[in-house]
Amino acid sequence: MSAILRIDGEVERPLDLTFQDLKSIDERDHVRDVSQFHPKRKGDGVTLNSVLEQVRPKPTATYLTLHATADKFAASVPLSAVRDEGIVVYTLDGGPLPTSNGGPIRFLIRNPAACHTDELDDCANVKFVDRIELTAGRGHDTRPENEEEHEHLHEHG
Ligand SMILES: Nc1nc2c(c(=O)[nH]1)N[C@H]1C(S)=C(S)[C@@H](COP(=O)(O)O)O[C@H]1N2
Ligand SMILES: [Mo]
Repeated sequence: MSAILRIDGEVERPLDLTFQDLKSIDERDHVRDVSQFHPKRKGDGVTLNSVLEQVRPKPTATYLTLHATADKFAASVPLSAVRDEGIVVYTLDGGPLPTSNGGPIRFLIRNPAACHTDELDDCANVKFVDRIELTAGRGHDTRPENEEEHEHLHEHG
């Protein structure tokens, strides 16, 4: 089975995870039915912490950067703030998460701020994530910085 998520950068043990690897993560680390956080979002995930435990971020890692190669979108958020808030959504009804739901991986912050009002905002809920990079300082970030850019992204995205 091919990997759907790479986790690398400032970590002791870079990893390539398959759907099966994510599925094998302990049930205690699963978050079922993410529509509880946002009515329009679907699927189940695992806590960000449960995957970070496997890669072991180095002390130099201060930001977590979410990359979506599919549409070249990226968001970089402070690691300490996102650690306990992040959910890696990867499955719907027992199968892979469809693209229409942001799959194969959709990142979710449990309680995001409104778009571009904070570092942990709704815009950082990156869809089509294929790489999580731990960085020393802020990494790549293509999030809109104002309302005009934001509207443009939503119209053309
Ligand atoms: N890959 C990718 N992820 C993305 C975006 C995008 O354009 N590409 N837009 C972001 C923005 S600005 C917002 S507000 C939310 C919208 O999520 P929704 O489509 O579930 O409402 O997704 C975020 N994740
Ligand atoms: Mo947004």
